[in-house]
Amino acid sequence: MNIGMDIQSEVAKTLAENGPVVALESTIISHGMPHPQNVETARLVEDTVREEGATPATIAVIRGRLKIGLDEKDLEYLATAGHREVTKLTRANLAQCIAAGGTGSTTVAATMIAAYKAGIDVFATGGIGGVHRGAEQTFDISADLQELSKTPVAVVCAGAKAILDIPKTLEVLETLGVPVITYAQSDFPAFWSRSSGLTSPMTADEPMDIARAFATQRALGLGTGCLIANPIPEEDEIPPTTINPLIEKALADAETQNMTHGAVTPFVLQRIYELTKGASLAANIALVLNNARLAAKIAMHVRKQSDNA
Ligand code: PSU
Ligand code: MN
Repeated sequence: MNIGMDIQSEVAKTLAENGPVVALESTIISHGMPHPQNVETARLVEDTVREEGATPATIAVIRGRLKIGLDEKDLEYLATAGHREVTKLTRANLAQCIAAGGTGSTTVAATMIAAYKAGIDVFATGGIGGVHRGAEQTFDISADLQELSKTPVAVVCAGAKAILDIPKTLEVLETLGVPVITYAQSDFPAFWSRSSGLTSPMTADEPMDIARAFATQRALGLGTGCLIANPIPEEDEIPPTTINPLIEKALADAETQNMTHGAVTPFVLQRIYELTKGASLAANIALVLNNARLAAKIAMHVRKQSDNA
């Protein structure tokens, strides 16, 4: 059995020429941001990747088809249809959604699987899922972390959100053998803030060095992905002292309302958006665009590395 993938023609052409492609996730559109900023950001991210000379490929499942590259209609649908119609897809439910002819947006984990299958090496997102605070009770650890350990795609993010337990997230990544490289600073970033107060396992100052490390990983046959943490630009950051109390409040609300499983992250993001009166969203948009730029640069260098191989 072969599953049909619909690879958009612009993406297929770039891949055939061994050109740079940057995969983009869609859960951020359906579950991560309010409308209309979600669809506006989705377009802006694609434009940013193009401005940097790479081809964007936003990934989702639309009526049972795994789509690598979405058109305007698909983007608008994912941005407006709501959580009942658009399933949040991760490794566990991706196949069933396709088999049933369903529609779903891909998280970091599911986007990595699809990108790899399509031959795309680099992927840009906002933040990855991680070990939730209180995981010692709930066992809530995002499937994104395991995916990074077994799918060889380089994922550019702005670090892990402070709604998570960042020290435990880094510990799990280390256990799983996932390289974590922070771009141009030694502290691991915390999404809305430039620093989490923790030192990053590794640092690289040039996109080319990141591409070389990733290519070397593949040459060694490690099979792992790579997490690249790109700090939010200074002018867009929300200092930890401002955001942390609001995060505490949002997490307490999630507990009061008994949020579990995939519902936790979307609920908390929405609450923080309300509590910061929209400031968290402005920062989120800025960091996603910043990640798209870095991912495009890394994608170029990864392609050059494979030309030289
Ligand atoms: N971080 C964001 N916005 C998002 C997500 C993370 O700033 O929309 C999404 C990503 O798709 C990520 C997912 O893969 O949340 C993680 O969900 P969970 O914690 O349920 O694994
Ligand atoms: Mn979870």
